[in-house]
Amino acid sequence: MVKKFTTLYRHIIDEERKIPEATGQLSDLLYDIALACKVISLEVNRAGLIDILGFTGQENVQGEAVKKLDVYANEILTHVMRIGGHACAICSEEDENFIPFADQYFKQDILNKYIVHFDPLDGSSNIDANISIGTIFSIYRRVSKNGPATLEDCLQSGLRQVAAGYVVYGSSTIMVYTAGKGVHGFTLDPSVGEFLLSYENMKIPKKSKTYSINEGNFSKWNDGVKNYINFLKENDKETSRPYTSRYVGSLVADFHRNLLYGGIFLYPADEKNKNGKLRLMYEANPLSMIVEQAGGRATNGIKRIVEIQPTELHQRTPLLIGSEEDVLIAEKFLEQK
Ligand code: AHM
Ligand code: MG
Repeated sequence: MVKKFTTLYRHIIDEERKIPEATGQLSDLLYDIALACKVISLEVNRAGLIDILGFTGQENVQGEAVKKLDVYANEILTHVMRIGGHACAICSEEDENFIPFADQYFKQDILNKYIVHFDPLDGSSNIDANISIGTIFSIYRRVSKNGPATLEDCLQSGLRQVAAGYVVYGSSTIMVYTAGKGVHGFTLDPSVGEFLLSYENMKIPKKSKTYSINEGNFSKWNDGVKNYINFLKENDKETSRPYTSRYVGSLVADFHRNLLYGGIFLYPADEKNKNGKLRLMYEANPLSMIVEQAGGRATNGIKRIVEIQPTELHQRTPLLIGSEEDVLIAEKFLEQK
């Protein structure tokens, strides 16, 4: 736990000053994302008041349409990125295609060099139950030199991420990010509207006692996954088994808990979801960059997530992510399927 009083902005700028050739754009972009997430956080906190405050059906008291929170989150992020002047395109789990930003936002060549991927509101099936949800983001540098961004700019492997992070809207709102130099966490102080540094240089425990998986899918898994989960439930003091099971059903929330306390999260391929359920670009890649920066591991069972060359924006992938030793053991079981 840190004792110094450091705002997110201060921290980002300080990190950036360590890189002599940095232009300040990435810092501004990260700060824009944080700003959008503060707005989303406010709306998430008000979500349960909609009925009480007299919102009816699809309209609020001003006669405006009440938007679903995931649609709202997507619009806010898109808007903030568009006017921010640092992204030349965004790709969102909510939109079928990537959105290249119009020419008027190309102020000069050096600007708009980033591509940003979002899962605007992860865990959306939990919104109405007041369970933690979140926003996940991932930032790449464009590969094309100028003109509108292309699909090739958007389909880069996770190894080329410049920064990645997420915000959890939970008992407090927390933003965790990495720009390739460690993982840092900030807690939103709603009274001053600032994210304050609460976790510096986060490290995930190498080995854990917790697993997170939707065990309702048991009958659809291959034998490798079944054997691994059965193994975790056996009694063996020396290896801390049986493990504890924790599954929120919001990836960001499950991931954040495991990052703090150690744990392995799995969403493997199954009979129904042949390539797993989670999205490579919006969920797996950003969390993989974070977990690796924190000393953990993320694979699809065969290779590192960040080494997968994407072919589609909405590509899915099996995901094994968390404490390094646990992921390595899980991979061994999956090899024997
Ligand atoms: P979403 O981005 O549409 O909310 O879907 C992804 C979510 C993850 O947050 C979560 O880990 C997973 O889907 C839960 O899936 P399931 O209900 O099949 O366990
Ligand atoms: Mg999601």
